[in-house]
Amino acid sequence: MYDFLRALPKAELHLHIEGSMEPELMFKLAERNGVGLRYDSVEDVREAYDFADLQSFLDLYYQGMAVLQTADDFHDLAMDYFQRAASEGVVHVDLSFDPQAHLSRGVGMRAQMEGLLAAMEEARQELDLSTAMIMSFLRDQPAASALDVFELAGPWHRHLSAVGLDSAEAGFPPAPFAEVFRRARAAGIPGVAHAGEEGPPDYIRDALDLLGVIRIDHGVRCLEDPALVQRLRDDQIPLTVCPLSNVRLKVVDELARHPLPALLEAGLKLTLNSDDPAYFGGGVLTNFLACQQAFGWDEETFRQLARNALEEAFMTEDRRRALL
Ligand code: ES4
Ligand code: ZN
Repeated sequence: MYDFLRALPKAELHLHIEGSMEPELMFKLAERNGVGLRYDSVEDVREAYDFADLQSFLDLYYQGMAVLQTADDFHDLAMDYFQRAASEGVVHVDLSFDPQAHLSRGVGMRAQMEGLLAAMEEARQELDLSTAMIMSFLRDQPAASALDVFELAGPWHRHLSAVGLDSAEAGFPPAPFAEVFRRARAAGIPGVAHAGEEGPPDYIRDALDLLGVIRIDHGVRCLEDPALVQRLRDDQIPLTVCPLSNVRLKVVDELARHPLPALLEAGLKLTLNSDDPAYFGGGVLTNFLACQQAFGWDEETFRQLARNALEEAFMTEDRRRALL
C-alpha cells in the first residue's frame, strides 16, 4: 500500500506555505537574517509543537514566519516544500500564503510575490510540479485590511488563481469579507475559504452564500447540519480535509474518530491535504498513509480522493487532461 500511495499522482489543494517551514530552514533563515529565535535547537522547536487548539498553533505559526524577510527567503521556503512534495508523489500544489502576516512585519508584497513566483516557475521546470497561487486574507483582521491588500496586490492579480480566508475562525464569520471576495470575482479571481474547522456549519453556508466560494477548506463540521450536507453533496462542493491537522489541533481527539468516513458515506467531494505539514506531522503522503492505517480504505477509495483533487485543482485544462 505504501508503494501504491506514494506512486498515486496526488494534488495538494490546502497548503499554507508558511506552515511548510521545517525547523531546520527556520534556523537557517534566522541566521541568514540575524533574527533571534526563542528556541535553542531544532528539537526544541519540534517539542513546542504541542497544540491545544487552532489559536495555540497560530501563535507559533505567526512567530515562526518572522525569519522570512527577503524574496530569496520566500523562494527557498517554497522550493524546500516543493522538493519534499514531489518526492511524495505530489504533482500539483495550490499554494496559499498570508500576505498580511508579512506586510505587518514590514515585508513588502513584491518580495513575497517575486520569491514565491520564482519558486513556482522552478518547480515547473525542474520537478514537473505544477502550482497555483491562493492569496489568503486573515479573518481575524479587519475586512478593510483585506481590501487594502487586494488592491496592493493589483500588479500580481494575473498570477492569483484564487483568494482565500484563513486564521482564527470561531467568532470571525465570513460576512465582513463579502466585498473583497466580490471584488476578486469581478477581477476574474474565484474564492475559497476555511469554514467549519472550529467554526459552526453556518460559516460554511455563509462562505457559499455571501462570499461565493467554490471550495471549502476543512468543512468537517458540516455534519452537524443535515440540510447543509445535502447541499454540499448536491452541488459537489469540494472540501479540502486535513486529517492530521484536525488531530493536532484537537478538532478530533484521534484519527480513528475523525468524521472522514461519515463525510465519504454522505457522498461529499473530498480531498486529503496537509494544511501546515511542518507543524502537523507530515505532507500529503503521510496524511494518506495515516488514513489507510486509521480507516483501512482500499486502493479505489484513495484513487477517487486523488482524482477529486486533480479535478478541482487550479490548473490548466491541458495539464489536467495529462494528469487525469
Ligand atoms: C491554518 Cl489549520 C489553519 N486554520 C486556519 N488558518 C490557518 N492558517 C494556517 N493554518
Ligand atoms: Zn488551513
